[in-house]
Amino acid sequence: MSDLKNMDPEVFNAIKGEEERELSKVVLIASENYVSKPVLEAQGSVFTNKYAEGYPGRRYYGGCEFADQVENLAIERGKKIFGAEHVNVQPHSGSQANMAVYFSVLKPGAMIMGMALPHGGHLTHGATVSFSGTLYKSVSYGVDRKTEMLDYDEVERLVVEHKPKMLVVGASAYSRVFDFGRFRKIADRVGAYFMADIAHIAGLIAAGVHPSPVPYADFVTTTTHKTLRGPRGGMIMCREKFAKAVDKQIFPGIQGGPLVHVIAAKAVAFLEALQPDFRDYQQQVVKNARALASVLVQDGFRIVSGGTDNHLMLVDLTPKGITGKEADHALDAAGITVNKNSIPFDEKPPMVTSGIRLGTPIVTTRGMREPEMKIIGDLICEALANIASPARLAGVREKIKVLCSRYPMFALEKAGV
Ligand code: DSN
Repeated sequence: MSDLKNMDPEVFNAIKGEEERELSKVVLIASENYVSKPVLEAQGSVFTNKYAEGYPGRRYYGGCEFADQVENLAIERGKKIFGAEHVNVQPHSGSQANMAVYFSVLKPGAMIMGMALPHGGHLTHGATVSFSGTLYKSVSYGVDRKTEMLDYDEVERLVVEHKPKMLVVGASAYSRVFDFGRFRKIADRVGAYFMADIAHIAGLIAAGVHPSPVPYADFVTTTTHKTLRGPRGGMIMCREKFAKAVDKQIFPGIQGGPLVHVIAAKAVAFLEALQPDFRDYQQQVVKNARALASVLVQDGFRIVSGGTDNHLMLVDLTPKGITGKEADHALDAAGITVNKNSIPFDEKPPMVTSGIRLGTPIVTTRGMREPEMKIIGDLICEALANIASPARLAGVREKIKVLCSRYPMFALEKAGV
């Protein structure tokens, strides 16, 4: 780091600022996590220098013998974690993973059906502002108004009515278990391909804490940086019969040279995910989410769908008369980082919202458990009861700093930093 400090103090200081932010705040962004020192080390390695267009053993550049080694390690470990027939670890992101899958079997104009964005789905599952909703025809399904959970009979009705070519399952803000077997049966009714995007819950699935779609889906896509706790990037798993088509779409279809340093870091993260303590971690993520939700419910907040089975929850702020935007700002001032989030059937616009989304992957990585969820839940309630009082928010901020000082970046500490 000292070379950087001397050469470019501005960037050095920004990195130090970010490190301090991550350490001194309680970060409850459901899609983020803190990687271990070995993952950071691999990502910051000399592999960033290397071009390796192609795949292991079939590259367009010389000098790829070590790039081949790390990519093969990532592929083999990815297969082992999820039991997948074929794995591609080159997608730079989840969006590119999804794009490559669509391109591999769908012609422009074909119909895809995914969960509606305002109900917790993802942009790349057919939203009109995304390539997935402009290159493809898109019809979406949502959650039931009363239960706020997926209504599989209604999904089936829509699929039979619209006959999509691809049924997409996955979400960014859904706190309940997916019945992937049922989705397979629904897709089969119209001969649709079935893709599961497990970006949010990949770590839970890797640890057996959420059922896996791999036995049912034609394609499974994920990011590697959420509950899976690896570097920022994507991955595709698919049945062997789609392997060539998918690989061709990632390269040369939509990407050039793979990010070998990121692939090396994926390999390291996958090794971590294969260790027994990864299961303990994921189980604790869910326990922490449930503990946090119950503190909020006791204070009069409403949790969408009545609770959580995974790492996140959507909190409906309507009973408290505040918006997601106000809550997001107040909590940030109090040292608690969250994101405002639409709730199903939200009447407020997406930049305002009636809800916030909270997730426990980071606090669990740092070693916090149920007693700390009680402290954090109480501090959230205190902050949200005082959103107009800078002094009260500053008071909460001080308590958060004290809590955080007891929990350094757990994964980093464990690795001996
Ligand atoms: N932006 C991610 C999230 O926060 O859930 C999804 O891509």
